[in-house]
Amino acid sequence: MLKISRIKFIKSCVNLILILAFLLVSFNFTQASSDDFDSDGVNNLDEETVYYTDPYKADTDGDGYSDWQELNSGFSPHNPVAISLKDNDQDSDGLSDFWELRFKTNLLNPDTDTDGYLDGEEINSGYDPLSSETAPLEKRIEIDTKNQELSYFLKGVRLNTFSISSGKNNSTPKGVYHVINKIDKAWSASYGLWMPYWLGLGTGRFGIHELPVWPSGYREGEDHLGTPVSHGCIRLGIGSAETLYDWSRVGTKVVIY
Ligand SMILES: [Ca+2]
Ligand SMILES: [Ca+2]
Ligand SMILES: [Ca+2]
Ligand SMILES: [Ca+2]
Repeated sequence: MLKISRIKFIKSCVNLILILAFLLVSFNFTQASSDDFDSDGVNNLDEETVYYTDPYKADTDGDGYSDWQELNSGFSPHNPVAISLKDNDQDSDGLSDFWELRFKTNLLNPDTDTDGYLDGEEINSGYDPLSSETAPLEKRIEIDTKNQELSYFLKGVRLNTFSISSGKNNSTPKGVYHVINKIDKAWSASYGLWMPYWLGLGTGRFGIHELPVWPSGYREGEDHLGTPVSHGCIRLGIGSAETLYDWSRVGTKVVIY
């Protein structure tokens, strides 16, 4: 009798240990993604898959500021030098940490999709750094006539916003257009002036261009950016027009509202 109850007791103990072990494993498993092992305010999943910081070390770069403090104030948690995410390119791939986070690339791996092209090269030429597919990414320009602003997007990520001057009296047509041609110095026969960095829209009767230049060299409307004064075209300032011209392709979508 005594021997049987001892065996029963041992069996119960073994079962109990197995149950406890199972609970411990499942507890750890369900906790793995939302837990914050180093209690720095950044959860393990984000540390491992978004910021590539050490989930077991609250201050990955050992500069005295926690990963959370650095990320929330826009500083790099990987570089002990006080440098902003915008200025830090931890993996030297031509794409700053700030943009790596927006494009969801690995800021510690210069070639996230391992296709032989650096993340920075891919973004600069309009290709997807997350896929070795060779189709170019969608480029889109949005023109907000109410706020007199133009923004442009790659893969839905806003790259920049510029002040514009669109048509007075709501003369800029609204809708969805595409860039139909690019002319680095277009001539307007109707108004007798040059329109540098021309991006033609619709049927080509209006477009986006730099502040117009008269044949005398006079530059029109420099102080009018932010105010609708044109005959319908979308004017951009010096510098921003060239940037957008270089970035746009024939076929780039332009949404005007
Ligand atoms: Ca953490
Ligand atoms: Ca730190
Ligand atoms: Ca980088
Ligand atoms: Ca690549």
